[in-house]
Amino acid sequence: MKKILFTGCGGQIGSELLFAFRKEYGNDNIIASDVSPKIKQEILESGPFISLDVTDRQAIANAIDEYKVDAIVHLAGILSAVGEKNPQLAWNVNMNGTVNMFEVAREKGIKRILVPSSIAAFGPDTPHEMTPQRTLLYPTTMYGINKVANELLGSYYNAKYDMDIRGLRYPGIISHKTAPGGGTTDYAVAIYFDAIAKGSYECFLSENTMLPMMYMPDCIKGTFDLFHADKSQLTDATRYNVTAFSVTPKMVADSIKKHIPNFEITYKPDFRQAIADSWTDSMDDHLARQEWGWNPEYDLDKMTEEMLREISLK
Ligand code: AKB
Repeated sequence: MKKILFTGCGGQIGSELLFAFRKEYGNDNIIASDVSPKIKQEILESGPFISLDVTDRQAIANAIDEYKVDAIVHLAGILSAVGEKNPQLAWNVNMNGTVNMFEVAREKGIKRILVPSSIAAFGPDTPHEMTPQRTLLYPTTMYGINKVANELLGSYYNAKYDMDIRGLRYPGIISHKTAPGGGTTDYAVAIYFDAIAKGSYECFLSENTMLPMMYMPDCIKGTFDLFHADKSQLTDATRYNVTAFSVTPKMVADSIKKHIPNFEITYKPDFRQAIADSWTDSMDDHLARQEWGWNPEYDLDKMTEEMLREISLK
């Protein structure tokens, strides 16, 4: 691979993953894109950037031709909470955007595409503890429906057109550089910022809502490793369960209190509670560990220490 197109590089994950790829391949070989004009200066200054709407198939084809793209990291998407407020937008971006990527890639002979999935692929009927990779899905959010369809479509294109589409089911991703954009797990980022800024946080999920989570450095490493894994080792390429630890808002608050003893948390669950309740508590990710070496480094307390330190420096 020489040239990789990145979509959604202004988002929480894209804005950091991009730099891991630019470091590996050289800045000019990673074509950053986003539909939003609000892009960090460091992204614009470090290599090529194009404005790209993934619902515009012709624009994708033009970008691929212009930059001679031969692989794609497709991160553009509408997350769960925003998706419930505007399901039609979620369908358009998450479904049509992904089909466009797959179709243009197929037409142009591009094999490798990374498209993340999410714990949103699970639903209320899914076993909630140590959820297997292959299990009952039936998600009840538009975002989850889109993610399941994307996983299946990726597998279909792999089988039918000999493509190399890969994906992993992200849990909540916690980071301090770029804010997440409209997810249900966003509380786990906001809590750290409010702990430093205000010493308190009002949580939109109830105190015992257990969800799988991961710190950004592990997310970057895992995504990078799956993208580069030996294809012959991947038996279920489009839907790897990956997790680092499972926590409740209370557990995150208790971890923060070890550093900020007066930190206070209150709970005011809103519509996102129902979304979180439909998702899994913990995941079995042994296949990712076995097939491409997934092995997260951070647990809750190690992450808390780093999050609080980094946010304090800002
Ligand atoms: C969300 O909360 O929507 C995302 C996700 C788990 O995919 N962070």
